Amino acid sequence: MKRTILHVDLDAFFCSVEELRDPELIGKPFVVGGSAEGRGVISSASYAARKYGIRSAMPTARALTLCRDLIVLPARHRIYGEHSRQVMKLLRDSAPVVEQISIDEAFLDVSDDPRGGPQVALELKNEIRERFKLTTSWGVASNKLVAKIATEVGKPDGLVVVPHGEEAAFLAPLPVGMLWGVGPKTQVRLAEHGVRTIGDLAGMSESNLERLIGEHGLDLATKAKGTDERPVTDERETHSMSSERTFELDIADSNELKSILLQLCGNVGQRLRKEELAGETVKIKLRWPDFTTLTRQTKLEQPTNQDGEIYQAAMRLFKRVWREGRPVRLLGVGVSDLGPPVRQLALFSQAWEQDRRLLRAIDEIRARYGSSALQRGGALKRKYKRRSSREENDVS
Ligand code: DCP
Ligand code: MG
Repeated sequence: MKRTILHVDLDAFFCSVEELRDPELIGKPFVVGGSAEGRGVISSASYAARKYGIRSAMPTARALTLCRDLIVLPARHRIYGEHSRQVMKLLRDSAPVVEQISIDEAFLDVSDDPRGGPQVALELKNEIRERFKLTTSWGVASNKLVAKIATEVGKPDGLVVVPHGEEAAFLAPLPVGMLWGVGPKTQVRLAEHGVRTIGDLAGMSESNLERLIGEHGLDLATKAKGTDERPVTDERETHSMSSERTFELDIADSNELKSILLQLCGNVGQRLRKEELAGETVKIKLRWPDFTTLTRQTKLEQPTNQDGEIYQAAMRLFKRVWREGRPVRLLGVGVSDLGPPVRQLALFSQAWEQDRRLLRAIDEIRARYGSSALQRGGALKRKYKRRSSREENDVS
């Protein structure tokens, strides 16, 4: 059955909320994030700041070297949460199935809506602007993967529609880094073999792909062709995934413990990737020979399912509690706060930024699939009402 999936993401979310509270900020280069002195990083950058190459997750100190007039505001999470809840409530009241995937992002399945995906997206986009004074970007496609990338291509204030059957053609000219599951290392590896666009990837033989990036390669090939069967699911699952090992003999050797930690992280990472999940919290568990057990956890900047990132976090925690030579009976690693891998897409990041050929391709896609005409009209005519029990379910 053909599906119609919408993806929505608020533009420069934390910054947009700050602009609502202080309109003087509009058009200025500013960020929400930690202070440079406190070695903070940027959470959200205004579009004026992005012109200087400033991005989320960049250290604030570095951003200040790129733009000396940059205004740095501390994050006010409670206020952003309130705005997010209002927008998400409107979405939940307007579509039968809504899956919130981060504070400012959601998927909507509107397959049964007689208005059609583009019209539903347009009406919601207008209503969010009118009621909450926030701009959003929308992707409309037959599946989640393509809808999310469509949103990214149209940002900011975009509405990009990929018609049924055009998924692979739409993705083809885009950089491989925009696909979920292609991290910077895989990108480099693929680039060494001349694979730079999603189309290049889709055109590779299965055997070549498997040789280049392992069994994960086949999964990537499916994505590169624009295929994604995952349903939009109402509730965000928040379980955790972990792996632990009890030793036959207590271990006190630091190299041995590190190597076991690495294996445990690899095990957790692999299972997360298989389930297409990523988590924001990394936890370790340690048991001493006298059976006392302790756990320590840390919150990451972004959700991850990468072995190396899980290991780095786990190792930091481990070093805080373990003293050289102390025997350990059990070691465990877990990742929680799970959701889909909603890492920043790499469209405008690093290497790609330099690549004019790709940027041109993206502009062409915008011209072809972006429905700017659609963005002008349209008052809300009709809304889906959800069952009242749902309306009480605020996602926080
Ligand atoms: N966020 C964060 N740290 C990051 C990335 C994001 O704290 N490394 C927060 C701040 C963002 C919000 O989450 O405002 C939403 O993330 P997005 O990736 O959607 O970024 P923006 O909404 O800021 O910008 P865009 O217009 O690209 O969506
Ligand atoms: Mg956003």
